[in-house]
Amino acid sequence: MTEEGLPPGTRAKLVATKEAWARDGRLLTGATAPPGQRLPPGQTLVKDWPVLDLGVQPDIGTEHFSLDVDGAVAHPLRLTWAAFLALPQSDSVSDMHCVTQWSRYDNHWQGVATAALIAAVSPKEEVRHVIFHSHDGYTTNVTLAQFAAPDAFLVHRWEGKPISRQHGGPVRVLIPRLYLWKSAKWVRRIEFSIVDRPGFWEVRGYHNNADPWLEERYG
Ligand SMILES: Nc1nc2c(c(=O)[nH]1)N[C@H]1C(S)=C(S)[C@@H](COP(=O)(O)O)O[C@H]1N2
Ligand SMILES: [Mo]
Repeated sequence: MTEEGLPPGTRAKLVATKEAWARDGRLLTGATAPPGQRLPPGQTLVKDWPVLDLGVQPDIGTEHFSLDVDGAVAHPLRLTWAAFLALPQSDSVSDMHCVTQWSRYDNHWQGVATAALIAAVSPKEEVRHVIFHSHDGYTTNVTLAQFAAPDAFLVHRWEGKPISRQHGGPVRVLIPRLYLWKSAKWVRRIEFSIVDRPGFWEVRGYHNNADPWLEERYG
């Protein structure tokens, strides 16, 4: 993969560096976390919340917010901000694990549980994958089972405050038990799919499954 095909404004050097890490297997410890260990292998705890993205941070005010939830579903949705807030809201506490080696414990989130979204659209029986599309051109893919995890949310508040633009506000995906690149910021479309479609980092050497406890960083 080259710099061609990058979304407009993307920091090509940063993308090239992270592609090289994948080729070189950087940060791999080869360790496997014992069952039940909270911190995945090779991770270091941080207290702040680092910002990582392609270098473009779209400014999506809630008045312009629109989220499509579609694909192979019985009831596709286009959600305004009011419609998004009208979905069942819940609280959650979870950890974050970034492939660049930091983890942050006990984040307090508010948002819509993915189970509520799945119930609203009714994916067809053959659906096995969910693809996220973001306003900065970023994409990433997860399995329907990963998306349906009880701690997976579309979040809009962190530690009691609206999620900032730099962290993907007003609404981002949060799938805490996968490396954080699977948690799309500035999400504009959630596509339920019968076939898999590897996303931005997945086609650049990052692992399709991204389980931190199996150290699925690259592959
Ligand atoms: N839309 C979008 N989502 C994205 C990214 C991105 O570049 N664009 N980067 C991913 C990566 S690589 C990481 S580690 C996390 C970082 O989220 P944070 O900046 O809130 O820590 O967002 C993920 N989601
Ligand atoms: Mo990342």
